[in-house]
Amino acid sequence: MEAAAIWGERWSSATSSMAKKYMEVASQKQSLVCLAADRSTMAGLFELIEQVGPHIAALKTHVDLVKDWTAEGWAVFCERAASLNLLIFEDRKFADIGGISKQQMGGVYSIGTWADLVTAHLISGPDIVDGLHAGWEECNRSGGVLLLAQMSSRGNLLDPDYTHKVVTVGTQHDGVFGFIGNGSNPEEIKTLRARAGDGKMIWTPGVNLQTGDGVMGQRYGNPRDAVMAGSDCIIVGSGIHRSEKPAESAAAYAKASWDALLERTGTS
Ligand code: 5BU
Repeated sequence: MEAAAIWGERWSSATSSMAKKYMEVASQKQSLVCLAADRSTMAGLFELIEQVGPHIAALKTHVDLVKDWTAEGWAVFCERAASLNLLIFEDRKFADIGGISKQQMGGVYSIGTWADLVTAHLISGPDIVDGLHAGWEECNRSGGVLLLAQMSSRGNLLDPDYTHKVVTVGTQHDGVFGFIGNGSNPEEIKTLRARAGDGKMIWTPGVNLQTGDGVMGQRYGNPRDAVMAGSDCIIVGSGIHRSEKPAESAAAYAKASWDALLERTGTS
C-alpha cells in the first residue's frame, strides 16, 4: 500500500517534505523504528547498522559519544546508512541563540553536512529553528528540526505549560519537522498529539518492550501504546543495541510499531 493511503491525514497535512520522506521510508520498511545507536566506537556502530538496517527507518546518533571518531570514517558510515535507506538524525539537543546554533551545525562534526534531522530545545526562543536551517543552507542541504516538547526522563522540567508553548510556536513554523514526546507515557503523548494536530510528526524516546524504569531516571513505555497514542516513530536504544540478538529485537519493535500504525489508521 502507498504511504499516502497508510498515513492518511498525517500525510496530507504534513508541512515538511522530510516528514513525507520519513513516512515513505517507514512504509517501505514496514517499521516506525528509529534506532538510538548509542555505541562508542565506529566498529560498534557499523556492526549495529549492518545487523538491524533492514528493520529500522531512521538512525539516531550522538556523534560526540564516538571515541575513535574521524571525519573520514563518519562519512563512510553516513554513506552506508543512506544506502540502507535510513534517515540520519543527530540528537544534538541544540539550545543556544540562533546565530550560534547555525555555527554549531558546522564546526568539528559538521552536522549540517550529514544530518537530515536534529533535535533542539526552544528555551532560547524561536530563532534557533531559523539558525539551524541557515546551518543546513550553508552546506547546500535541507533538514528538519524536532523540538523537545516533552522528555522521557523523570523529573524533567518540561511541564504541560512549557509543552503547550513549544507546540504553539512549532506548529506555526515550516522548518519544524515535529516534536519529541514522552514515549513512556501514552497520556502525555495523547495530549501532545491533540495540540500538535496532524501537520507535525511526534517521535518518542523512552520506549521498550520491557516497560518500567531504566537506568539513571529513564522511563519506558510500550511501543504499541506509544503509536496508538499518536507517536509516529518509536526511538529505541538499549532495547535493540543491548539485546543479545539485535536483528531479532529490531524486527520485533518494527512489527509492534507497524501493526499499531495500521490499527490506528484502520488500514490493517
Ligand atoms: P534507550 O537506551 O532506549 O533508553 O535510549 C534512548 C535514547 O533516546 C538516548 O539516545 C537518549 O539520548 C534519547 N532520548 C531520551 O531517552 N529521552 C528524551 O527525552 C530524549 C532523547 Br529528547
